[in-house]
Amino acid sequence: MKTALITGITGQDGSHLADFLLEKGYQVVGMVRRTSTVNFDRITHIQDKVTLTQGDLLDQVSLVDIMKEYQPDEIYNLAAQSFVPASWKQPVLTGEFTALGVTRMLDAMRMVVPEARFYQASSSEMFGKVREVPQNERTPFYPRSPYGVAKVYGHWITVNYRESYGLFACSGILFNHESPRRGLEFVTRKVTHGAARIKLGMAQELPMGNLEAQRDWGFAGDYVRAMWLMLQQDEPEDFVVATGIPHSVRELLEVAFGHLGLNYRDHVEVDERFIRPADVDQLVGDATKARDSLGWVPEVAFEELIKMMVDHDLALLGKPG
Ligand code: NDP
Ligand code: GDR
Repeated sequence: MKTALITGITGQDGSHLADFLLEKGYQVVGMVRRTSTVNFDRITHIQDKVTLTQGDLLDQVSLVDIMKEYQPDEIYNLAAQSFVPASWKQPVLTGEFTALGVTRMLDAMRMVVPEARFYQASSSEMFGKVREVPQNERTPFYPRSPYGVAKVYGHWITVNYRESYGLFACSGILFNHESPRRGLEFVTRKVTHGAARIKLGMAQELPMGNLEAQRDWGFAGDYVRAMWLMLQQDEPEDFVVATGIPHSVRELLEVAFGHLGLNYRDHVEVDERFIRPADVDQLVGDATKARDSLGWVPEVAFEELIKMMVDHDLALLGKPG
């Protein structure tokens, strides 16, 4: 039985990846940071099937100790400060988690389990002010937020440790992926949850930011499969993972509100508070390499994804209590 270590197991992707690896028969070890109240909402359903252990990307010793105790075969580094707007408010902390945290993980692996396989959660935000459309593995980076800058560091340190120490280390450059487990502040979930609240009479309005921004949105369940596939290859390489189809925030609003028989124009207003100091306008990925080398294709399309999230939020909010 193989052992997989997941950092960020309490997050959206970590919980989906844990579901996926348990299905494959892995022993799953999840690293969680210490908090005064537990936040295991996304993993409650598998809590008795995974091993949770305390550690923090800011604390090198905790990472080394986890590697020694569990001797993982595969390591998925998903933990990060992942909300782009928060990275302008806490740029140094974002750099500590999202950039230097990667080096701490790689050093712990290099010192304790150098034969393990390592996955780094790189991001389409690294393309930022895009140099070409669509973006692939060779497109130059131009990050537009402290988060994007930190992810570029995490990406290159992964490449560098692969080349310097011969580690099996891969970066997945993943475009936006969503699910009913998405955090409430990200735009898809904010819209599906907000529309459901309006439908149920719990709110009237939804303040939003840039409605013209475009993203290449896929389903998180599909994307964690790509992470695993990268670590099953003969050679470590980096891959873009995306649907290749962009949609605007405005289209997202149309689909979500429309699914509930509502017109978003009656409820949505643009609020300056949600406009970013610098935004990313047209992210759309070219996942040809992932398709050809990994055999990966997305299975859930945009409209189906948004409707799935709206239905989930309607049921969640409609529950008694
Ligand atoms: P989430 O924000 O849902 O989850 C982040 C996870 O990181 C949480 O489990 C959080 O723990 C943990 N974490 C944060 N800081 C630390 C720390 N210092 N030490 C240990 N754990 C920490 O993110 P997603 O699941 O959406 O994303 C997973 C990864 O993929 C992230 O690195 C993100 O940047 C990247 N990514 C995501 C994309 C997406 O569209 N979802 C696209 C491309 C990349 P806690 O619960 O305690 O806060
Ligand atoms: P992003 O996701 O920044 O792409 O990062 P987010 O859902 O926050 O924003 C997407 C786009 O929507 C526009 N937008 C709004 N966004 C939010 N959050 N709230 C609003 O009210 C709003 N109105 C418009 C934004 O301006 C933006 O253009 C996500 C994260 O998961 C990262 O960790 C990951 O690396 C990238 O996706 C790929």
